Amino acid sequence: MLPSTRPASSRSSRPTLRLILVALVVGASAVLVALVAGRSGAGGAAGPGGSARQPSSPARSGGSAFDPTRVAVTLEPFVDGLSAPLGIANAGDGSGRLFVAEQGGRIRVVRDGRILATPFLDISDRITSGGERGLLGVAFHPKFPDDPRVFVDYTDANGDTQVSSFRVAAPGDDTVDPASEIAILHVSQPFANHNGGALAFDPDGMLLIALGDGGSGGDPQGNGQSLGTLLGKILRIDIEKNDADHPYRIPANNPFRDGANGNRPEIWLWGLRNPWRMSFDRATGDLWIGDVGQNSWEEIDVHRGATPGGTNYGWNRMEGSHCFQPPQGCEDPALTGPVTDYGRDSGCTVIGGNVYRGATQTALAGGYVFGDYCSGRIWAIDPAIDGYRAPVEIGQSGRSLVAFGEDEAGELYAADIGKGAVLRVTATAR
Ligand SMILES: [Ca+2]
Repeated sequence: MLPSTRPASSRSSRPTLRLILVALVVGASAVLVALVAGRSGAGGAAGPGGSARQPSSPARSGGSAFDPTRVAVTLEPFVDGLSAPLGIANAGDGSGRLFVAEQGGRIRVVRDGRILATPFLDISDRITSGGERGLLGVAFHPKFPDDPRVFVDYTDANGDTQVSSFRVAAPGDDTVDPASEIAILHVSQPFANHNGGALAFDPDGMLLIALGDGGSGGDPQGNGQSLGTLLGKILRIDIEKNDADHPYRIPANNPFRDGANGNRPEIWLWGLRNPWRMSFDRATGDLWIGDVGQNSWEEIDVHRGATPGGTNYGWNRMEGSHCFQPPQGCEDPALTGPVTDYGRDSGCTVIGGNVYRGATQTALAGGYVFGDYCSGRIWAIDPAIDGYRAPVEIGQSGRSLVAFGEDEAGELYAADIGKGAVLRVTATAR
């Protein structure tokens, strides 16, 4: 299991080694129940019914080309033999390589459809792995390899979040020296779960870092709604000046850049529970976020490109489109609800995906695709519509989905952590 939805053991509990073991250790957890039961409830996504949903509004750009009811996807074998793959990235350097993060601390290189024997990076010696911990995110500098840095998010030996850069010695290298690590950001984690982990560069070249609410269940520390902590946020930092004295700077247009009232200037977006996976739409600059729910609702949020930061996505006042705390009367115009969500009859842990901008799967062109870890279901929505809409199921993968990711051409892949496989997303019209 990974980006779980259930309460978890505190950080004092012994980290376990593999996902199934974790699920067994926390035996009563919703995740295990979901795994065993298969969550084979009623088909399709749970519909609306919440009280704090964004109002629907017309399409942003005068109509859209993507209709999720007209497409079906399957996952085709691509590579297997990986150890707990949970992140997919490309270097944007024209090499055509795909990079796959393994939970235990290695990044593997896929070239011409084959996994290279030697890992790109191996930092398993400095990682706590298991459950929702491990090597959780990877992103290459937008100007790689002119800027030779690759950035990773991992759980360190103390169970805390560490974001660091590593630099390749020469363009085209299939390995990077683990000793080239420069620490950028360290965040103490009060509990073992909800570490977030996704990294992504925005169109301005700023590094976004997704952090969960710190864990346990229900956000007992109130981190999601506190601007005084980095937990439960998506951070935005400028890593252009990256050395021991100045690991990062605060971008001039961050909403809380002045640090007034104890607010953390790194915060870009807030009110998040466990933003396990996020991605930018390469065509629009929109940021798509899969925020894992507590016990009832799994949600997808969007932050439109070229709009100011500071959006509050509601946790823990809201879970999905619904009130969480308080159970009623959470309505607040300052909170932004999801663009879609689904209930526990359809899955247990949302895996945020990508807007498909590749060339080969024309039925999927312009659609936002995402899935669920427990049910293996895959959905799509029209990303151009503002406001809430129900997700449309477009596939049943039968996979333990933990990540989607793009290659340089915008072709879409998915990772199955249980079977150690990366799959290719293929689509047909229906
Ligand atoms: Ca929310």
